[in-house]
Amino acid sequence: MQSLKPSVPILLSLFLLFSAYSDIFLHKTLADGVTPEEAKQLRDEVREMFYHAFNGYMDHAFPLDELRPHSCGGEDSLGGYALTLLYLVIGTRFATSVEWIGKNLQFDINKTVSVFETTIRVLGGLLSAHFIASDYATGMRIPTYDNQLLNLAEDLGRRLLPAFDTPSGIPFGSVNLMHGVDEHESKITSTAGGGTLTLEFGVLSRLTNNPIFEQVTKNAVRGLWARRSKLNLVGAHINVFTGEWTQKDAGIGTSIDSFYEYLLKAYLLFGDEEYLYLFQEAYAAAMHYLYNDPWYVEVNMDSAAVVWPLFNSLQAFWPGLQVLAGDIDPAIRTHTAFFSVWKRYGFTPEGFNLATFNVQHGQRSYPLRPELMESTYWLYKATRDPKYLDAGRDMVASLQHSARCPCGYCHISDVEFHKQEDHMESFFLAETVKYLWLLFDLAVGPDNLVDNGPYKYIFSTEGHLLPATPEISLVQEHCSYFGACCNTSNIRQDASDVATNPQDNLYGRVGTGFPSNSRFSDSTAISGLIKGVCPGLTHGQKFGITYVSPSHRAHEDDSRNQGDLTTAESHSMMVVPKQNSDYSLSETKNYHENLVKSSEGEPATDAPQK
Ligand code: DMJ
Repeated sequence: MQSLKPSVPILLSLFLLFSAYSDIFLHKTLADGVTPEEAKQLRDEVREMFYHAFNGYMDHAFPLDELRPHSCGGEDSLGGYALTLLYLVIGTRFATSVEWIGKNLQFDINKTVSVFETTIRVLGGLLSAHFIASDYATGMRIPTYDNQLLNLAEDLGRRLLPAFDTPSGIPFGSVNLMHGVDEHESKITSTAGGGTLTLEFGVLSRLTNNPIFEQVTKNAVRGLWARRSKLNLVGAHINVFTGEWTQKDAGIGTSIDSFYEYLLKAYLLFGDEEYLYLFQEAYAAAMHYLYNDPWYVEVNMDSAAVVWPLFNSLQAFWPGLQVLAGDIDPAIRTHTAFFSVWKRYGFTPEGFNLATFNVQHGQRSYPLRPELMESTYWLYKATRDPKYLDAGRDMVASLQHSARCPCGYCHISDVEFHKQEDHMESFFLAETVKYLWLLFDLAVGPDNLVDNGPYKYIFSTEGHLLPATPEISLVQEHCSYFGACCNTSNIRQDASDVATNPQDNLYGRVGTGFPSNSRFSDSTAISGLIKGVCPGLTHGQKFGITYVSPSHRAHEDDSRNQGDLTTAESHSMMVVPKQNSDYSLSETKNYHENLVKSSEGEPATDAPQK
């Protein structure tokens, strides 16, 4: 077991896969700062960083979950299933890695695990590797591969399903892989935890032709959205039984971040317009109530009163998401602001107070997070502005100078004193280093699967590649997929329901997470769920909701809330919730297509104007 050293994650493996092209450079100066030659050197340096940490893991921690990079040991931090290896699958020894996982991994273990972390790290890793192992078009197909990873993914997915059996449809935060939900399991979960499962579960449904995985996670999103405030904001924590918010702070970072991310990405991957519709509403509200150009604050979800004038490091994914949504201008300004914090300390602290312009007390660490690198990559991809290469170079320099430790990279426990901590989360390799490598590879290549591969790829929130194959990205959802049909009487019924009783609708109704009479695998009683796939209807009719435009809501609520708005002032900035933002993403679809095309050569500059 120890002799097996599968190396490099999916993307980094592309160094080797496409190494024949690696000497192709753009013969022009990319930037005053980073020249093409430097970009290549930086790409190589990032590759070396990866190997330093990955070999450290394989030599000292495997098959435990994660590496202790300072003491050169290992720890089981999640489920005890070789998380880092699973998470990184795979590389030059792709076939042996897949074989090891197929033979050795099993989920019939008496462990209670996080539904969210297990989905985004383990399920996503298995599915992503399955695509590569089984597809000729990637050039990495394994002839002997016989769906072992997909079978494991399906087994894992089934073990997670009991978590969704709640009155709201929003899953418990944790589940025991052998016994289901523990009797005393907490009923409180985060919005990100309940709303960031759609990509992995949706892919699993489409690969196994079993709709249950997709249904439960979509239902969870609906359950969360049904409980949004009048301002179209969601809180941070919710009771999955009562549906009451236990933490009403709305923001784009901690505890909520990837809820927004998966609304847009589920649309981009699956072509399911319901997600686009939700994203448009949620995004417009976020930009209206949370955006204080260029920063974002946390507000009470009901009153919009500012509760935390903080930049928290998880927010740094947002400019990248905005690139995908086509809202480039605010993304550029926000990235500049976030990066100014990085430059000041060499890292981003978990919390940075926007009123005092200092590190937030108790939030001084940098646990090797990838979010700023991710946004830097996306902004460079969209704009080709060389300042993003300079930013990437600064990030590499900080990591090398202060985080590198004997067997990998160490968390920084205090960004002001650059104190190291003996811990390395697996996302450092799967995301942080990956996005840095992709950034420099774009400048000198690109020589990677994302940019050159046979499909459009969506990155999961954990950096796993999910390809938009015809099987996954159904051109148009249709009734037969769900084993049901939209007949005209159903359609009329749905429309009149909405007209006469706008409260009793798909998003407004508080009901069981599962269709009645259903126990996970019953796909017949899903008439409510197929509303969204009947063709030729308006949004309201399709999704069973009465659409109230955010601007109308905003006007109503602005007058009510004027007195509630809190102003936090400091010597360096003023935090005042911005009024009258009018965000429209109607051109998102076209823009995204353009961006995808731009990765084939031309920069995408015509983002829709707000
Ligand atoms: C990652 O595990 C995921 O991106 C998650 O969605 C939130 N951020 C962490 C890393 O910071």
